[in-house]
Amino acid sequence: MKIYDHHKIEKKWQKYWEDHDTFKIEQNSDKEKFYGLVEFPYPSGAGLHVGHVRAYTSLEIISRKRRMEGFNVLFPIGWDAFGLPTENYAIKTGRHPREVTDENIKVFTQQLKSIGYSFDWDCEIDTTDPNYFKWTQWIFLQLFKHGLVYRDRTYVNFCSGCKVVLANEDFREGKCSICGSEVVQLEKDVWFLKIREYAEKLLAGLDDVDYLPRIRLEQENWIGKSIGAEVDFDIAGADQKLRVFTTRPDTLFGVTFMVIAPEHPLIEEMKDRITNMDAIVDYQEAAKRKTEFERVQLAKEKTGVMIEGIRGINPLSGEEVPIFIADYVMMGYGTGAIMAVPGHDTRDWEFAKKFDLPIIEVIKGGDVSVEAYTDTASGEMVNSGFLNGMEVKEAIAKTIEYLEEKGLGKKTINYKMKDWAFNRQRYWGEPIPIVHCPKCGMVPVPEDQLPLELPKVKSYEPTDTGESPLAGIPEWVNTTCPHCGGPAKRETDTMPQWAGSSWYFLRYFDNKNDQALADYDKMKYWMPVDWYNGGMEHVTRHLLYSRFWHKFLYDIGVVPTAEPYKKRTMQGLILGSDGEKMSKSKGNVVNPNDIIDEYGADTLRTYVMFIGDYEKPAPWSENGTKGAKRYLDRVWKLQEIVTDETGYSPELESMMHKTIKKVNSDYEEMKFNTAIAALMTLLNEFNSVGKVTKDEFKTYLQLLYPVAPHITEELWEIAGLEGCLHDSPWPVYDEAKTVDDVIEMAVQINGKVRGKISLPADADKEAAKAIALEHENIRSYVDGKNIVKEIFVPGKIFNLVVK
Ligand code: ANZ
Ligand code: ZN
Repeated sequence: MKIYDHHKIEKKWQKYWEDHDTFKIEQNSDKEKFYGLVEFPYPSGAGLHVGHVRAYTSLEIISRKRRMEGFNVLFPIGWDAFGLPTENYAIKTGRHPREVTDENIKVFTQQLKSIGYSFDWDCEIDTTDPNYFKWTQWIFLQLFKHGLVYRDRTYVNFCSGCKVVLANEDFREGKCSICGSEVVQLEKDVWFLKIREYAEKLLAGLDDVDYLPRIRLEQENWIGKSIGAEVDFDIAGADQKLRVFTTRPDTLFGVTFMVIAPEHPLIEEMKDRITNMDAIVDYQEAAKRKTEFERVQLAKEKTGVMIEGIRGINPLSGEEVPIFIADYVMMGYGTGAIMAVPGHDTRDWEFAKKFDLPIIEVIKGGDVSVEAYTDTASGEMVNSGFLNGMEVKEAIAKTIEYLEEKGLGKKTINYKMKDWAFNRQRYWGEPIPIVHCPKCGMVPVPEDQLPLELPKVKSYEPTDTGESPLAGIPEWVNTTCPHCGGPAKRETDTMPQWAGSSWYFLRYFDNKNDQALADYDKMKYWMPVDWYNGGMEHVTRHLLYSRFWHKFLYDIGVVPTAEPYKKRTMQGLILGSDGEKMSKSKGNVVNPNDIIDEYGADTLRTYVMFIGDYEKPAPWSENGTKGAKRYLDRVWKLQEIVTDETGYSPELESMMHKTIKKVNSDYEEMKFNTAIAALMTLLNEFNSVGKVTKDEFKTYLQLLYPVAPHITEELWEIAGLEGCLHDSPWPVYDEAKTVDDVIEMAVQINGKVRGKISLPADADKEAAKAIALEHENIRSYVDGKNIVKEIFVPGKIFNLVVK
């Protein structure tokens, strides 16, 4: 026996697969297709990470299995390559982001290839390739033409150090989390996509797909549909009204004050009547420096200022209530104003306590002098005029009816999801293909001029004004209006990181098409993605944004399916050996290259799949890696005890069938760890029997192949088994042989015995029938006829009457 030289074997098979186009997709195929999608990586300078390996190996296993099952498999990879880290690195080193990106892609490619993934590399895509982003820009223009794009003035968080607009997650207490510099609020015109118009479709579509329940929930929560009412409160002695959004119109009699967001326009409108503007302006300034996250935190001490000089009037009770500004009310949700019900809302209760405001109980059940009583999905109304005695649900309906009748309010649906702020003020992104013309306004760049490429520049450093570096290139900015031919200026914002990944799955199977984002017939064959696996961090925005674009493309007839992904699953994180999240600063990052060098790609793959429950986080362990290697060493040694016998030996037959069944279903359910454990158990069994028949060996290699393809291909070849392992069919099992108590039964057709079947002792009629119909002779008596009667007495008689 030769030694298990993983270096040599892995290189050999990787070359073999590449030379033989083993994983190339078939176009125009009659075969059934399987499209397995993994989240394409951002090619950062740090290289591939073992987290990627966990994310990709799952569908790699499924893809290899599907090929053995006879499917035409698309398992592609590409690069989500626009983005800040590359740009920042390029600025720091004085190199062009293009050059840096290409270099990083090279490293990633080499790493992925060295793991032996069965990607079809001819399908590769790169979001920064003009032939790709031409279509990203094209989709933007379709959205624009269909009225789903608009510009709006908004406040953005601008870091004075990084000179970039930050997301809310990127700063705390007014300081940038990246560089620590002060973050200021700049008022800017930015682009928005109207994803809210798709909120209902995005919710409804969840019924037609198979996402893990927690992923579905994330989608629903992010959309955040909320049914309630808008109610108008008059302002005493003025014409203005103050409109609030409430999910609990039934609690109107419990309103003892109102609160508006610090940015609410009412303040500007009524500043002449307000007598404490100084205090209010101070409060507004302080609020600007807080993140939304800080503002909505429940635990924090409530702050606010009473607006002196104006009061609201409760539309049901006619009573006057004071109005406050407070930062726990957000301008971006509902109407930016609330009716406060301290008896039944915790934030309002805390606020009332702090400012010594009255608290009224309107739903029975708690003690509102101690805390807000919020367990109010049901309950009896009190202190509520005409609602007294009613159940909550009835009171909600009655109040809405009353408000609508009197013109005081109406039933309203709100979504937490905001429109998609679609822009970045940096260089390394897709230019937004719009021209600003003083005469014609915003004019789309004609489609035949796409791709609108990035200009070559000397400096892509961002500017102090928060404008993109593109704004500093007059040759690029100054252009002519495609509409009137007059002088005009190009838009200088680029698209956000999310753009390129919102449609990438449509491009893989037709990545060179220059007439369309993809050929319609090809989309009809390959779409939807059958199985999409990725991280939990991408189940909100990325998943929603890509579903939104897809639904829009479906609505305008560009794509053939309403949903892009049939199924979505997730992997857990791999933690450092210290149980902490892997990070450069903690020095606990594991580089897959090191593992491949020392133990081999098959060991890496096996270990990462054996590390624990696929959906749960798992700490890396050097010992675990060694354990996986020892297991493969033992698999390698099996060749010494392979005999020339065919079939399964009697003492192992049942175990073989059971193992096939378990490995098969475990792979499908992403229970890779227990599948591998079953294979380890079977290996022990071979060793205790002291021999493996040819067919047992063959089945074993087939089952292990998706996880450890190199060693199994090699062993297949050494054993002289027919053909190549990757061309062999996925092993099948006999259900009857997987149960311990197997009985034999004669099967009669119209009273005559036509065959014998083995079946589990506890099989019911349906199971027995299924097994009987697999029996060739029995089936020949049934085919083309109708079974009109089935007589089944377990263990005794099984008679089918056919006509
Ligand atoms: C009165 C009330 C009584 C409320 C009660 C709740 C409980 P969801 O379910 O998340 O949609 N609200 C409305 N707009 C707000 C804003 N811009 N900022 C902060 N809070 C806002 O929550 C809707 C509830 O959140 C609304 O119903 C409102 O308070 C508050 F016992 O009105 B409620
Ligand atoms: Zn013009």
